[in-house]
Amino acid sequence: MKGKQLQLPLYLIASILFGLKTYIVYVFVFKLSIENGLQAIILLINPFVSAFVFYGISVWLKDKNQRRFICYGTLVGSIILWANVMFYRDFTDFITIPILFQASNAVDVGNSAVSLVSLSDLVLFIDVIIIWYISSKYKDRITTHYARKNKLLVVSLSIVLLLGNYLLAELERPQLFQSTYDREYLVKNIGVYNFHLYDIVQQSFTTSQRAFADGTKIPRIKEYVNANVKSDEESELFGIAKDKNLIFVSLESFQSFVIDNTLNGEEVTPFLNELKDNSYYFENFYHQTAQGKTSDSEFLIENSLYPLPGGAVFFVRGENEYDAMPEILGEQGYYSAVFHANDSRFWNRNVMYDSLGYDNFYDESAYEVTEQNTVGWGLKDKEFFDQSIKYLQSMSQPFYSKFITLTNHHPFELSAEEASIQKFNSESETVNNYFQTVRYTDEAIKQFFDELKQAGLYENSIIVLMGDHYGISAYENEALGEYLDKELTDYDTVQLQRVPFFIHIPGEDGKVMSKIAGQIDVKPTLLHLLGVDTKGDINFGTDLFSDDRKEFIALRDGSFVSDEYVYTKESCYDRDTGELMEVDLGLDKLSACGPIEEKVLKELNYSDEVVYGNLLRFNE
Ligand code: GP9
Ligand code: MN
Repeated sequence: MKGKQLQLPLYLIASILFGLKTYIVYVFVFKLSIENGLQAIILLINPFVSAFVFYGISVWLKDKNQRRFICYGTLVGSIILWANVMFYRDFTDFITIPILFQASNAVDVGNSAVSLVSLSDLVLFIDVIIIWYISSKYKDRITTHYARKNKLLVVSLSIVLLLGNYLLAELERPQLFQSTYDREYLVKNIGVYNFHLYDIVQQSFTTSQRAFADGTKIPRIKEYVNANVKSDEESELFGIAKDKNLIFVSLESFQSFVIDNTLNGEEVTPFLNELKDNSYYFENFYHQTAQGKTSDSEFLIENSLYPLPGGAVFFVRGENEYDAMPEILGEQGYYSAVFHANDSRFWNRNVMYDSLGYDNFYDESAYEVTEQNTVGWGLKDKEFFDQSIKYLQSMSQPFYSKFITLTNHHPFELSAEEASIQKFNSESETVNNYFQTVRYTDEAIKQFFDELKQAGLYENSIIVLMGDHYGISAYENEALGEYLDKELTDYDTVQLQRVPFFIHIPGEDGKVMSKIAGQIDVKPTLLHLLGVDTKGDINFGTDLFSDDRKEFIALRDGSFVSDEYVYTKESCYDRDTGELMEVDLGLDKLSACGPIEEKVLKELNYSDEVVYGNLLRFNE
């Protein structure tokens, strides 16, 4: 066959290959769910539309440059896709611009991600190889002229395709851009590459939001909070722990499903199970974090504000004015300190802790960290508590201290000698390992309680334990489903966002609290126990001991839980049974969840306005 016979435009080949590859990733890696025919069509066309529009730019270039544009464009596009794939495995989420700027986190997050790299990722670069190969070996069989002659056609087609895609998406999900925090939804409708473009525009918008903000929004937000969030009366427990030390322990990646559960007939968390008997234990308590993970959960508990829909608020708004627990307690004569054996710059903590009003941060440099006492992400939890006690003893009382554990962090490594429970047996190493590090942390907490008693700090303190966020991402639903012995649905995924929350007040009986609750409620709850009034504050959570409570717990992607319903991914479920009520009809909000959904979005928006606009600087 002579070269002249086969004349294929390179940009079309590239568009088809790249579109196809992206589609395959959507279906098999991101596992984007499809609820109806229209969604299926949108999902299928958007990768090809994006690819065509992108490669279409090349028709303005001459032969050699056109080939270069296409070759390098394919390489860059593939790297972007690959980065999203790696990120997705750990976070079940897509990369956003602020995440990329969190340079000081890159190393650790990178390490965790590298453990997720697999050889099969090379498949993602097959089209790069093909395109580079044919554009150098078969120069005469591909044409770049055709494309150049039809510039106008290509441009018009690009515009038509883009508009078509957008219109379909609007049809499927009206006000796609106004009403959703759900990145999966955006990606499903406009594609992962356009999502990145959208994200860039959005980030610049929120940056200008701060510059133009003034105090005029405060009264409206306060009015909302007073009318919808705040409880009118103090609970019976108000002031019960007045002037006591507050010891808060953030339990890394700890989910509620392990509590009272067993593996091979053995309790997974024997100490915490026992602790339930003499603590307030909240069994329907949800984490509300997003991309900022632990740091987001810290943000929630210190401020009773929501973290941001994209990026970690510790980075994006680390230098805002806040009205946080350390500062408020400081005014009550408390000394405050964080204990966390990691680099102080990680998650921008060194900057944020100043903004929150902490007096001291015992970071990695305060600990003796050796190869023997380290596993996974750093100092082992037992060592961590062991070495912390002396600092705690030397602190002036009353104090507020926050401990952040680390051992139960993905990929949940632990040496065989230190493991006191067997691994689970499934396809997923992550799920298998999880039980061992959870058990280890359970033992570390037990040890910490003993040490507090020995140090004479126990009696005069209240001890609060809270899981920071999920440890097993929805990506592992199949293996986790094996352990839980059921096929996990989107409803279950929301229910799995429950994390343990204990308030242990020595000398008090405590009980199991079943009402829905979340991290947003921690600040008002703890401040009330310590007898601190929160009337003038802008808090989006409520005292969990009061009867007068908000009707929903909002997750950061717009999903929510109410007494009756669980709402997620456009579907409304019965909270008790997990049965699908009906699919949300978008425009008309006909679903049972509709009215609450509106409130949820309103509340998340208010909180975002406060944070993006740095509005607390205007609040007296
Ligand atoms: C590390 C700690 C845990 O310092 O924040 O990491 P994360 O859970 O946020 O990935
Ligand atoms: Mn964490």
